[in-house]
Amino acid sequence: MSTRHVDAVVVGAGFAGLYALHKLRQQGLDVQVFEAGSDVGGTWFWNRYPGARCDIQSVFYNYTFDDDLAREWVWSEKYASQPEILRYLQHVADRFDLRRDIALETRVTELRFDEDNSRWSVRTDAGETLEATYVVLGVGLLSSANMPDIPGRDDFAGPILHTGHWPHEPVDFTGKRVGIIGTGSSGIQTIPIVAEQAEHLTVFQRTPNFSLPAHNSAPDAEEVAALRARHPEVREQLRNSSYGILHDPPTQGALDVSDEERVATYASRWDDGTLTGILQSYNDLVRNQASNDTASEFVRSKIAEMVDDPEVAEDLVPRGYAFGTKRPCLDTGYYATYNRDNVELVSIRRTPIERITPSGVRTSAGEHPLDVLIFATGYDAMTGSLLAMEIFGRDGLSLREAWADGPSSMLGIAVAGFPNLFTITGPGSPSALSNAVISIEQHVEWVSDLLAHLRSEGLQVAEADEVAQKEWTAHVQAAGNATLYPQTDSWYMGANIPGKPRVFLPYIGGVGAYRAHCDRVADDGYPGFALS
Ligand code: NA7
Repeated sequence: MSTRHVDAVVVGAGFAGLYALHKLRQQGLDVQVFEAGSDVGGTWFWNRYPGARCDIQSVFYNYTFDDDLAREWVWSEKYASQPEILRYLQHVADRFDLRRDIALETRVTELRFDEDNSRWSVRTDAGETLEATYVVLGVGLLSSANMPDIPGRDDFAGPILHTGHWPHEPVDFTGKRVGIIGTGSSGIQTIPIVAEQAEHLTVFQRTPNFSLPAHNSAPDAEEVAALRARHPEVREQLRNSSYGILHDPPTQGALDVSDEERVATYASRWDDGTLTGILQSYNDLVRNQASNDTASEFVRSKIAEMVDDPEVAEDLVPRGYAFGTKRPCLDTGYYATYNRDNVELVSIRRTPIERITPSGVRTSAGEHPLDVLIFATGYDAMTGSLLAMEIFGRDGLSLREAWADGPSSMLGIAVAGFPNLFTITGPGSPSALSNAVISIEQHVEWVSDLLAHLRSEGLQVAEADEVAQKEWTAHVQAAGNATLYPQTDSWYMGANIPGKPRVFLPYIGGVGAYRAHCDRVADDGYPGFALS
């Protein structure tokens, strides 16, 4: 039987994969998308835990490429919940007739570059092998679940749930003793809701997080209407902003203003309820420790105010790392949850988990009996889902080997030795430090333009150049090293996964500046890429 050939294989049908399909199809390319889930949605298909919602204001957390789509879709909340975001992505799939080229419940297991015909051989777990000229990987930044290997994990008698692989049916915690490990965004969103249902909730916290109130509500209809009315202009502003959201860039350092003015600014940003509000109050908060201390201290004092028991409050207050260098969380009633009688906080720094037993979790201080255990332990971020596939480039080089000391890439899009393979919001691009949807659109459009350029020049292959890749990767690290981020153990640094190289994964140069750089590369005929 002859092998099916397509122009492009796209892996993943979340925000990235759906737009890649739409964009490449517009060029007349024959595209096949593979998606492991039983529907489109990607991250928003899998993350069904109670309370899951975006932490970027919904009004900016949507595609901007189509004026009608942008104007017509109305979010019901300032921060949309997972079911609503999933409905949006389903709507996009239907509206642009995308489903006919998406194979669901099909995982790509291997990608192998054939140097004889410059094509990728793509193998799936459905047993199919096909050939593609281009491969676009839209596998998500936070999609490879981290399931820590805690001794005794397989002995637990009750259900173990991971927030990133939540069951499709609602889980009823009524009358149950529930344990949750992890207090990142997922834990912090789900804890208040589980606490309301469960008979007892035990939270196992390793590192306290800085969490800010979301002040979630119905969006201000007039404000949304005004933004939508000038959509093309808003789109340009988003695309040229620092983070892919609208805000006034700070012009002063935190220590350039009086203590009173600074605290008033932080307080008003706290009341606004956005992820970046406080961090964007001053221009040196992620660069200068003394400046950062002012913001960290403000948030610490707010946390302490919300928790009745001073000992619990002390355990919840983050110390020893700079505010913002671990991604802050946005919550609804998180800290007040610890004022409930049925909620217990266990600092596993003080009393480490020794093992999971059939009936609960045993720490150095004793046994916590549990019926259900939730892992809110995050992801092997940014590289995990790429390396979960076996990817072999030129000379049989595997991506795993190429990235053994940490990922290197050209612009976070392409990797030397892996021609015509493109990583949407890959490591080395703003991705995790931005509104991912805006960053996804930029990458997809840039890749699509590159393919159009190849075709118009009668060329077939684009490959990152080794030297240019080295320079870009060094630039990404230098930009990170100019900030406080590398000093903190976070998923941005790969520090949450044992054995993962400690490298600053995203690019912190800003969405707008990065876009301008990518545009210059395209305008100059793609220096840093070998086109053949
Ligand atoms: P995160 O932010 O990586 O949080 C994971 C949490 O799980 C965090 O509190 C971790 O503690 C904890 N964790 C991880 N491994 C362990 C082990 N082995 N033992 C105990 N505790 C552990 O993941 P989320 O899913 O909450 O959020 C990911 C992103 O999604 C988020 O930043 C938003 O961008 C959306 P640690 O801090 O590592 O000490």
